[in-house]
Amino acid sequence: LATDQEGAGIRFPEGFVWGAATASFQIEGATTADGRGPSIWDTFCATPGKVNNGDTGDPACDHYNRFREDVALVRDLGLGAYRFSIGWPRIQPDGKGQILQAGLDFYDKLVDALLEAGIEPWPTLYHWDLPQALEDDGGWTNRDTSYRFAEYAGVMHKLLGDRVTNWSTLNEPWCSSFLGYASGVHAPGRREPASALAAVHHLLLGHGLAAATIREQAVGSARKPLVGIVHNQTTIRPNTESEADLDAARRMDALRNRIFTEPLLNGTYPEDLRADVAEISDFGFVQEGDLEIISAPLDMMGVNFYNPTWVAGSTDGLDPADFDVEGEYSPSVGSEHVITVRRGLPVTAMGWEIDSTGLYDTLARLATDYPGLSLYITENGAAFDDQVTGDAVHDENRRAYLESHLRAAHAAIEAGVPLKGYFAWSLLDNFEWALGYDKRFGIVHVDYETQRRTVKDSGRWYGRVVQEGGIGGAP
Ligand code: PNW
Repeated sequence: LATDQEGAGIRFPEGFVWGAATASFQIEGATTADGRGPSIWDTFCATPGKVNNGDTGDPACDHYNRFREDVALVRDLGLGAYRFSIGWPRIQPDGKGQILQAGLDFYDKLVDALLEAGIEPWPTLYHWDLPQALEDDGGWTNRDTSYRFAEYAGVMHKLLGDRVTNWSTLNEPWCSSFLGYASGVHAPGRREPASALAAVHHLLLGHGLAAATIREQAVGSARKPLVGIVHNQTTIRPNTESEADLDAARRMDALRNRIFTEPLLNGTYPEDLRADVAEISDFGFVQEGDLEIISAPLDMMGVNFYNPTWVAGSTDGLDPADFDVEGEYSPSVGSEHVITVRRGLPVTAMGWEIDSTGLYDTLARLATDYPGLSLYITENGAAFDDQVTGDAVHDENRRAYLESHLRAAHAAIEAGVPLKGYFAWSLLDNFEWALGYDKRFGIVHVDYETQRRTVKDSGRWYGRVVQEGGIGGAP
């Protein structure tokens, strides 16, 4: 049984971490306050045609000025943990050298406010807002960026290491590399397949160097840091059992999952992937010793899950309504022919098909392939068009999405998966990258005119789940 039966009561283990997540560029606003430097997302937003409606990082949720109110929201929901990201260009406007006191002060105060409210801070060091000055020098295609990232990680650990235990280095390096440097739908919007592969390696190297820096700095200190990475591991399913579809699934699994998990957990890039991309890159960017740095044991892995993906090796025999052919620019470097197939399931406002068995399979597969690795669901949630009526926001579809995925997570724990926590994406409606403010993922509604926050029905429901440690009557 892949997911727990609807209706049955379930209880999560004692000590299970319950939280909600956000990211700096998506909520903070105040993009020019107190000396913050521009990030690649500021530049991307200012480039006509890149972001829906021409939306930008302002005002977002004005969290930079309203963080105390938002911490109170997390507390009132009863959550024990809050995952946020640190905006690198608030700390180092050029990504190196100069450190801004105002930036340090902001995250210092945020962490103190969380701890005062009894909420465990879970910072992510990089959720896509690379300082533009580093992109001007090549961004993640430049090996130097990995070293700059580790330096910045050291600055943040020096500031917060006495109070923060759980550190995530990178959020979803697949998006940073393949959407940023191959398909170009994310910042910096480059369309260079070979560069995307170099970016993968330099992101992973940056992770490894940052993790080493944090661990070295913590030697002899009272608080032992737990360092992990947040990965959008996703279940890839062949549309049929045909040879072409099975090969498509192997290729996409390599490009989305194994290109990250294998170097991180086994210290090697997958051979089949290297063969698939041989005409594009010889992996000459990998230097001696890199893979040892990258594969230093993780204390945890964060999994962001939204939907499983079905793929086919060709469009033969498929109804044109069931797939989109990638445009000229594909994130699927070396496997551009692979297509994503819609299976006719209900979808979210993103058009993403809803299937919680994908979460179960994702967790079970990681637990099988990498036994003993502590897993956290660091993002899970859905965009829907909410019903805003006076003082309430009704979103039964989001509540149902959360429930089905929590049931899948619970079933995975019952099957022995070392899943230790769950963070809903997102605490607040926010800037949904290239789609701008139209897509709302929050369990709390944000009115962007007044900045008023309203807990949605799904948020109230989630708060009760957290309070009770489960769903429904006791099992
Ligand atoms: C993740 N895709 O982004 C991010 O970590 C969040 O910042 C974001 O708001 C959330 O998921 C919802 O989108 C993704 O195109 C963006 O496959 C795009 C994709 C996947 C994840």
